[in-house]
Amino acid sequence: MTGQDPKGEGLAASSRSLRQSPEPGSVTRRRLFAGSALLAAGGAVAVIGPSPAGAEADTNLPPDIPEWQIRPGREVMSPPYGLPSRYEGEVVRRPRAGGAPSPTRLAAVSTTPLQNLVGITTPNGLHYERHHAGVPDIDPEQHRLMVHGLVERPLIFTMADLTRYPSVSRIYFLECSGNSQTWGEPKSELTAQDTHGLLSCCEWTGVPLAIVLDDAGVRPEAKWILAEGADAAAMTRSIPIEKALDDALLAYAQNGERLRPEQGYPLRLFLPGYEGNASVKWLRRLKLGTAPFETREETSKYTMVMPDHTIRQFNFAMEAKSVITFPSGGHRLSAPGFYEISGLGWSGSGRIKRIEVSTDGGRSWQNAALQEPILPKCLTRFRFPWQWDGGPATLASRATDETGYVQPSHEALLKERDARSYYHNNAVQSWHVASGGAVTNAG
Ligand SMILES: Nc1nc2c(c(=O)[nH]1)N[C@H]1C(S)=C(S)[C@@H](COP(=O)(O)O)O[C@H]1N2
Ligand SMILES: [Mo]
Repeated sequence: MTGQDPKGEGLAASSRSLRQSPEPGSVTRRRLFAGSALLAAGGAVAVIGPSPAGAEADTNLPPDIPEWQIRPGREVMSPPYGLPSRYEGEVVRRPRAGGAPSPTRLAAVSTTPLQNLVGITTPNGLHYERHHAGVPDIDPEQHRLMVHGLVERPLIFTMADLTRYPSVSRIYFLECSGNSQTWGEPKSELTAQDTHGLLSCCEWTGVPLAIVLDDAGVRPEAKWILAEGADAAAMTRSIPIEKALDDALLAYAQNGERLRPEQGYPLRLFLPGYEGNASVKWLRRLKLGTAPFETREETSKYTMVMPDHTIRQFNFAMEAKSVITFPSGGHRLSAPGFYEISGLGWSGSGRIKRIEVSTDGGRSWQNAALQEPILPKCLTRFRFPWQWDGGPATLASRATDETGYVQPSHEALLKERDARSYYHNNAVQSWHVASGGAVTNAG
């Protein structure tokens, strides 16, 4: 072998020999792929069963050379900013089915296609969106961050000033506290994107807010900070000073590139583990004060109705939660046999300690394997091997975080909240697998 084979003859020859004498795969593989194709030594696939429908006419299948191998492909840099394969066109952000419809597309949400993603990272173009007044088109040269109120030295920063400070990069989830509005009767047609898609996870890069506040000089009586966005909603939230001095970031990048406009370009506040609303995008102002500023988003919205009908404000940390992403609503299992159940767990209070999976509607639970890395306030991928016997099954997952907090059932959660509560639904999610293999939302 010279390593060069311009006519592809070597490959064609080995394809022919494969057809004549298919090599058996290992026993486990044979069982896994029974009825379709068998993995031969070297990784090539030999069709040993009946060909898929229409395959006779299709010259792209083994042992033939596929058409994309016969002539050169696209040039480099076409396009200069790469896009997914055109065959992945279904993997997109979508409006949320099953939730309250948005009267306008300016104050609306779009959801992350969790059922199509693997690992823990959300690609930037698939990060969920929640805007209260559309996405502003901000010129970073003209963007400023103002720090004022109870500080020794009020300051105004350009983006260039800010990014001169030491930065950190950390992987964190972001979840809207309006995620999973499935309090009532489950709608069977909902996908994981509908039920849990106001959830994403990126590597965020930014300047620790504590460093900037140190430069401004926090006056001792300062206990809360008002954060304001430069969008037409002028989104404002009050942030406790302890959080600001702990792990809050002035984030300017996500997954290695500058923030996307939808995520707050050129600057957002990022509050790890907190409800998404508090991570104010397009951040233009931080004002230090002695008490919460009682803005719309912490009085009329983002509050919790308790069982005694009192209203609880400032529900910052997202509680431990998990969801099975495969198989989940809208998927279809093709045949009985082996499947790897896989999903995500997260907690706004730290690391995930355990994820349990049930395949019998919550009667019994077994520990899933947690995939490294297991980081605080970050999505953790879990995996669980499952032999589907072809009968009906109800799948569910349950997270425990490092504080010992266990994700509640719907029934248990409804004892802690009034039924009119809307935010912070972290109840166990179930998916029903029908005997034909169709997977639907079981709430
Ligand atoms: N300035 C501003 N910040 C904002 C919002 C907004 O509309 N305007 N929406 C908030 C809400 S409700 C959430 S859940 C997160 C969503 O962030 P994302 O769009 O990057 O996913 O941003 C928060 N910060
Ligand atoms: Mo949100």
